[in-house]
Amino acid sequence: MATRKKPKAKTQAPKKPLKLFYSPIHGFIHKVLVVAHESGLWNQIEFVPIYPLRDGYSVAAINPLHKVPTLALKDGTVLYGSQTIVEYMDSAGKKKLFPKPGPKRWDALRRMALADTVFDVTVNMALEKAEKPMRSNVYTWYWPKVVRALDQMEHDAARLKGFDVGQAATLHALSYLNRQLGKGLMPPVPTKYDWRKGRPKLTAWWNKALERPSVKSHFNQEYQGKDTAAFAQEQIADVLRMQGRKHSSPTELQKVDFHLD
Ligand SMILES: N[C@@H](CCC(=O)N[C@@H](CS)C(=O)NCC(=O)O)C(=O)O
Repeated sequence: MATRKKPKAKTQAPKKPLKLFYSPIHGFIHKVLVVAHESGLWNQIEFVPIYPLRDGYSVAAINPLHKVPTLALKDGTVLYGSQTIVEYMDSAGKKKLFPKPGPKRWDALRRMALADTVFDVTVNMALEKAEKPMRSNVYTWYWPKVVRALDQMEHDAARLKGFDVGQAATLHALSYLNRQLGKGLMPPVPTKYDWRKGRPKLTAWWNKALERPSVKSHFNQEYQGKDTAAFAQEQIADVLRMQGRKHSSPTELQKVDFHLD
């Protein structure tokens, strides 16, 4: 008698406990990815690419600010603000990048604030290029902050030991600044400005930090996984289900005529 073969059970990859919504920009070192890698949480994360200005990629259903990064935990809790996310990762992971309360911690947090502000003002300067006519005071107000922050980073670089969250943020800020300088910013930012010039300690620190596996994990790597809007919305629907909410159609994004990356 012919025996029927049992159909093979469909093996589905186990669900990962964390979902990280982030924009997989090429040539950018993400602080949240560096911390995810360093803290040992990398394999527990479902990475969900979001292109914040493209149709279909709204994360507003789970984050009213519609900003990336956004992290969803397995119980449906959603965290936003990269500083909140890295602190969560640090508490959940093995290796600690936040020193214990005391001078080392305040110094790491200060360096994170310094770098995150350089990142924020660089985003604003990049956005400003799309303003017609351009409001030149945005650049004249922001650029000196960047230069002074770079000088402070040079000063700090001489004293850095080990690797902490302030350094992860510095990588994030400098890589984004590099990217935008490469595309060209507006006066008074000099054309072909190179922050390495006259800042040997920061340059040496940067070159060494680029060798870290947590940086190599994504820096200058083409994103290989799924990055469609449908995938992003499936993942958002999953978070809403965990929260006991229904997924309606994704919130429409306001139409804008600029491109941010
Ligand atoms: N302060 C925020 C900044 C995040 C941020 O600027 N995200 C940008 C990506 S470059 C974004 O999501 N922009 C979309 C928007 O503002 O609508 C953080 O640290 O998380």
